[in-house]
This record gives sequence, C-alpha cells and structure tokens, in this order.
Amino acid sequence: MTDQLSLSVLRGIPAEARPRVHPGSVQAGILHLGLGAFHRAHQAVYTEDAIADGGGDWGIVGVAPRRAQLIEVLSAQDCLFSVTSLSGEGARTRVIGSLAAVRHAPSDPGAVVDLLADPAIRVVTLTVTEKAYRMDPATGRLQVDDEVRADLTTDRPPRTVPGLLVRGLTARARAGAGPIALVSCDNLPSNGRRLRGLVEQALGEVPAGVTFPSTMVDRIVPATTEETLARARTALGVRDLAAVAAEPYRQWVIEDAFPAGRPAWERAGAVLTGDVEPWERLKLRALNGVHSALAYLGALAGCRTIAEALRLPGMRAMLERFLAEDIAPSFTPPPGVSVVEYGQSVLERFANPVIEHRTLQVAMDGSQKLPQRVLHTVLDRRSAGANPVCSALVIAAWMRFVGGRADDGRALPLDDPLADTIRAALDGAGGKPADVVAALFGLESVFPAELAGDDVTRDLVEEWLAALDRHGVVGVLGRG
Ligand code: CS2
Repeated sequence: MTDQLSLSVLRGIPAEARPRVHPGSVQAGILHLGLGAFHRAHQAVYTEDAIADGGGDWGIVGVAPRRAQLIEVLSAQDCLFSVTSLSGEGARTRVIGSLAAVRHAPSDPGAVVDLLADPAIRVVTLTVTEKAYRMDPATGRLQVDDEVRADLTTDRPPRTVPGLLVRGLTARARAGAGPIALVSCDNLPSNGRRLRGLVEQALGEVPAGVTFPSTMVDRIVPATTEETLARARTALGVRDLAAVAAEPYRQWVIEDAFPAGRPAWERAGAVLTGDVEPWERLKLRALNGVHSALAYLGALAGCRTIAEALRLPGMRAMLERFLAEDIAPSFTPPPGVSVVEYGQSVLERFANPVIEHRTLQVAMDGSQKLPQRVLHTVLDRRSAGANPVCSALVIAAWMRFVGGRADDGRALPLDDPLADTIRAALDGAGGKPADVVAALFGLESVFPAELAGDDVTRDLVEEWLAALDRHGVVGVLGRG
C-alpha cells in the first residue's frame, strides 16, 4: 500500500512538488473558516507564496464549520495537501504547507472562539458559501431563526458562522487582544460591507478595531473526485486524500484595510486596492452569472459539465449576447477593463476540457446566488429602460430547473437551502408558465419587490419559460 502524504514522506516526492513553507515552521496568524476545495486552491496557495516570499507569522488555522472527515485526513497528513493545476497543456502538482493546524467547529466551538480572542490571530478569512452567512439574499439582512437566536442570546456553544464570529469578537474585546480584519472570500456582493452589517446587526455595533475588507476571489475549483486523487497520487508517488484540482488561472483583489498587518499577498500576485466593488461586480455578473446560466440551461439539456454545456449549439452566441447586451452596460467596470473582453476570457476558461466542473455543482443553492449574479443586472438594466432579454432566459431556466425535470424528463435534484419553500410555492401554483413565474416571484428573499413587480421582466421570463417548456433548451438556443 502506498504511503500517505505527511511531513515524513516529503523527501520522497518530486522536488518541484514540495511545499515552499513547512507546517510548524511559522506561527499561525490567520484563522480560516471553511476548508473546502476552493480555500485550499486559492487563499492557502496565495498565503504560502506570501510567506515564502515575504515572511511573517501567517500560518493558517483552518476550521471546518461542518464536516469532520477532512479534519481527520488533514491531521493524518500533518496539514499538507496538494493542488493540481489542470489545462489542455498538462498538469502541475504542488504540495501546500500554509495550513498550520486544523479544527472542527461542531465538536469544539470553544476552541474556535478562543482562537478569535487570541492576539496572535490578526486576520480571519471565510469561504463558507453564501448560505452560511444566514443572510436574506435579497437584502443582506441577518435572518434570525431559532438557531441564530440561540447563538446570539444564550451561552450554548455556537453552531452558526455568525454565532461563532460574534462570540469570538466579544471574547476578543474582553481579552483586549487587539485589532483584527474579517475577510469574506465568498461570492457575495460587497462582501466586506455585508459581513460588517451582519456583525453590526448581531451585536448592535461594530467592535472597535475590527475591519471588514472586501475581496474578489476567483479560481475554478471543481469538487474533488476519485480522478483528482488518482492524479495527485501519480504526481506525488504517495496518497493525498485532501488533494484538489483547479484551473491554472487565479485572481484575488483585496481591499487593503488590515489594522494588524497581513501576509505580503501582493508578492503572490494578489491586487491590493482601495476599491474592490467594481471587481466584485465584474466577477459576480460576468463570470458567476454566466456560470449559473450554463449550469441551469446545461443541466436541463442533460449536460454533465460546464464545458459540455458551452458546446451546445447556440449557447456561446447566447452568452455573448448576455454579456454584451445585459451585463456590460449594467455597471461601470474597473478602470481599463472591458467587460466583453473579460467575458470572452471567462468563456475560454469555462471551455477548459480537463476541468470537469459539474453543472449540478454550480446549480446548487440558486436561491442564494441568483440575486447578485443575475437579478442585480436585471434591476440595473430596467432602471436604464432596457429589456434584459438574456437575463430573463437565465431566470426562466432556473425556474424550470427547480421544477425538478430535465428536458428529457429525467429528475433533477434540488440542492438549495430554500428547497422546501420553493417546492411549496410550486405545489401551490398551477402548471402554466404564468403561474410558475407568479409563484416564484413571490419568494421575497430571492426576488426584490422592485423586480417581482416589474411587468416587462415578468413577461419576458414567462415567454422564455413557455418556450423552454415547449421546445427544451436545445430547441430554444437553436432558434437563435
Ligand atoms: C461557481 C463558482 O459554484 C459556483 O457557483 O460559479 O464557484 C465559481 O467557480 C468560482 O466563483 C470561480 O471563481
């Protein structure tokens, strides 16, 4: 049986794949919540490069907010894991050593709260996905359900992300542990401002010395599969059960507001700037919005991957129109950036044939994603008096997708925190497109009132839904 990746086998793996930083050689300075594939292929890589080139005690303590399995794997591997960059030109694997320690929040929430109150921890980063913030996606307000209320008002161990943060910040203030930056690295609009608003709502005020830099994060990192593990094993000669694979491209734009210092992420290629919001909007609308379009239309057409969906006849032309007519005119991009050119490069990345990104993975949690990815574009275009035709097609595709049947009649899973609410809305509606649109536009946490009450948008979505019901995705795209 092959060995498993750990410090003791590092000397046996190819020199170019060895980590640039050894876990244990630097002290921890960052607490990270959310140990998923995205974090491992993104912030963990930037931070390893920043420590290697710029120094500093910026090791990461990685916290898994839900599952314990990865914690066991990473503990057995001395916190080491590998990232394989995949493109048509080949694969490159490197082991990353920026994780200094790992914790499992559900089994030891107290340890996470203590870390947040530890003066050595000066930066907290989060990749917990949209739904873990417990925000109303349409408004960004904290949704105080029983769980969140118990976290905020009792002293039982916190179970939610807002609960952990708020308890930790309170403990930090009490301990006088000094300033700290809380950095959301999730695909939310104005993610820094939203996180700040959430803390403010929960505590009644923002504790002194706490900042919330906004960031735009980007790298396509599909869920790990058996193939990912097999590739890592071939490259390393040992088993790595925490391996991830990703596209070669990566980007990180960070608002430079760190009151207690930060790693030299710019040495690793990150852009530190005063204003991230144009970058966030660009990425959410022109990358994630187009991704969601491919996910819903592709899943309905029976495509397993995003690259396959992009090859459907008429798909690329529709997406180019979506980019040029709806997305590009909907906002002011960062200086010097052309949204249409950015969109073209995004389409090239989506076409990467070796990245097996499943349509169903991107389709997940649509209720949490649709507002910032597509609905904000619609609102901005409608304010300008324009008809966002392609955006309406994407909304209709989501509506047909949540109905649970692909064009060939096969069942589609609905993996969404609002799944029950969506199903209840659909069950209470008639089957006609107008009924479905009316029922789903009634979901106030997804569709802002302004959009739900807009007849032009409603008519467009209804027409597309009728066309999808009648002709299927292939028929609709093929008609040009
Ligand atoms: C995707 C993103 O799953 C999704 O919803 O759109 O995870 C996307 O791959 C990343 O944001 C790329 O940076």
